[in-house]
Amino acid sequence: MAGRSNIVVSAAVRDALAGGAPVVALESTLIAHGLPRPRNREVAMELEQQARDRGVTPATIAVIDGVPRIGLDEPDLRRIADDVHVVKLSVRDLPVACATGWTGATTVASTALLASRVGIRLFATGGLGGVHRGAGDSFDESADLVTLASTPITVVSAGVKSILDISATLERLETLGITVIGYRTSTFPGFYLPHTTYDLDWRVGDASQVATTMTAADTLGLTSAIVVANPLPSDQALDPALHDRVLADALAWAAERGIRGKAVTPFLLETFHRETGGASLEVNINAVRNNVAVAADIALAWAATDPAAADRTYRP
Ligand code: PSU
Ligand code: MN
Repeated sequence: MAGRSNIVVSAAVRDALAGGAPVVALESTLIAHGLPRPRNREVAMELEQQARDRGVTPATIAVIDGVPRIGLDEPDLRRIADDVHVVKLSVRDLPVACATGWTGATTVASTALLASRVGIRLFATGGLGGVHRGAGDSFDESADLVTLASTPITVVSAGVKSILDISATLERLETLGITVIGYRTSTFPGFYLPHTTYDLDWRVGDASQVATTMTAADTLGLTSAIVVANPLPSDQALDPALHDRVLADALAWAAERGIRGKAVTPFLLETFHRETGGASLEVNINAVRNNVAVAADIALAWAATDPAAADRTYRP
């Protein structure tokens, strides 16, 4: 089926990119597999509207009937949110989904890759995938990390969830040459909690400093991602005692039930939402909202940088 897997960019996103207007990519796995139905559909639409309200074009990304789509129309967005047959697609799954006409939601890795392919430079998500606890035995490390190592996109996230091994994830981000910047923070955020005990080397105070950092990365010819770690305001955080209790249970149950591979993250998130009586869900949604706001501000600052200076790559 020649041509079937061409990346299709929506008219709104195409026009924005062509005119140098701000665009923010949004992932769909968080909608399909990270949040419960039917709330996930409301959130998917709200996040897009939030970007538009700030003058930024949202580009939610997914594979629909074998076609990678950048910018979904409302029926496609509904399908990603509602249809229980929507699968989770990381980078390695994309070619098969395209070849077989499948419909799936894209993870941070595959969203970043597809966004970057069409020239999108900003991406808002909730939490990044990372190194799972026990990865020394299971080798379970999200493909998000290795993909971001070779994808020049700026990803705004609230850090990684405590369901992961945060220390190991930070080590891998360093090894892979992925730039990590705290957004108005000097410690790595813990998604449900604004802070972890891990210090960051770099901190910026506003969106324009991130845009300047992106320019510098381009000038240096870097092709790795920049992770902007954006903590949740403390008044929106999960109660730490509840967090610690549920985390211990969720990890134990995953191990008992032998949950493996790409099912691990959705299982832990679902358990968290259920066992906190929905509190973690509200925290999760707020984290994504905050990240969309910051990504939109960075996209605006990036769009305002001098286009004449756009091709700044140093050539000896
Ligand atoms: N972390 C979250 N919420 C999510 C995910 C991660 O806090 O919904 C999703 C993202 O789409 C991420 C993916 O890219 O899970 C990582 O899955 P895995 O660990 O199987 O690579
Ligand atoms: Mn995994």
